[in-house]
Amino acid sequence: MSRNLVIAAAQLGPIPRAESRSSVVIRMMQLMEKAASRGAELVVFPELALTTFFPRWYLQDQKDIDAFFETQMPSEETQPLFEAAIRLGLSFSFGYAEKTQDAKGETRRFNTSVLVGPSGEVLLKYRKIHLPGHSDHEIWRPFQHLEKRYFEVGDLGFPVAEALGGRIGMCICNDRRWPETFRILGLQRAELVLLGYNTPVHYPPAPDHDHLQDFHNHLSMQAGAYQNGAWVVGVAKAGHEEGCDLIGGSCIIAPTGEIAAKCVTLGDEVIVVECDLDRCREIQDNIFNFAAHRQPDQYGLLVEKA
Ligand code: CDT
Repeated sequence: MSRNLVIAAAQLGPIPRAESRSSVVIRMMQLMEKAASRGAELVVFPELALTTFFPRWYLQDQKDIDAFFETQMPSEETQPLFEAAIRLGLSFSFGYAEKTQDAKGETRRFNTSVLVGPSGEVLLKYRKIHLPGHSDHEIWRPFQHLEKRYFEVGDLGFPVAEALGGRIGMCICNDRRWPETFRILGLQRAELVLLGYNTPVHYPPAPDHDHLQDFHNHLSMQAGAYQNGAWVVGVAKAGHEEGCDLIGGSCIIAPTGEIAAKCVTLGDEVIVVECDLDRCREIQDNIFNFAAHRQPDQYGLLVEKA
């Protein structure tokens, strides 16, 4: 199997609260078609791709909250995505709010992403671990960020799958800011990290950093790529969504940390790069050869509670 994988980052523009899943699925399918026409074998979509970014609202009625969650994947509304992938011979990844029941019959809610193979099979599932924001209604904020209220911390760890001719891991949005995320994927010799994000331009607790949002986005992902010798595909839900500006800047980053392609709009947009997974060796066998140079005996503090 070739070690070249043609990857598309499929950025989504704003999704209004009133937009139906079926309408979003049509937009996603259009992006898949465009990506396929440019030779893509894998299409990467954002975090919580099927709806508006609902944690910006304090919702009290569980019915209103659950309206944003999927209880089945695929469902009747998302099945066309899976069918399009099969028809086009594509793999794709996307994020969604997952409501499920555990073995004890307890309801659990996660911020999830899946990687789906070209036959429509789920190759990898990840549940977001670093949940940003707050749990209670903070009325001083111009908009809420209630991920800690609506989701629990993911319970699948940071899995890496042998898939599509390489080793693939995923993370979601805020996870990308934590070096531990990329390092734990790197320690499993991930060659490709897929991630989606919804990042507001305005950060209410530190508004002086608003002008740095794009910089911090790329800084984190480029560092994660370079320090672990992996390709990183970061995909935004971008633009002015329900009164909130979300950054764009979706990009495909080489294992050297260089941005190979970047979106230039805040709307639905596709970028495509042919990614040679063997280029990971340039970094993983040399400057960041973990076996040769890492000093884990000195890192005990990293896994102690703060
Ligand atoms: N979705 C998500 O994780 N967004 C956060 C926003 C900043 S924290 C409120 C991020 O890290 O981009």
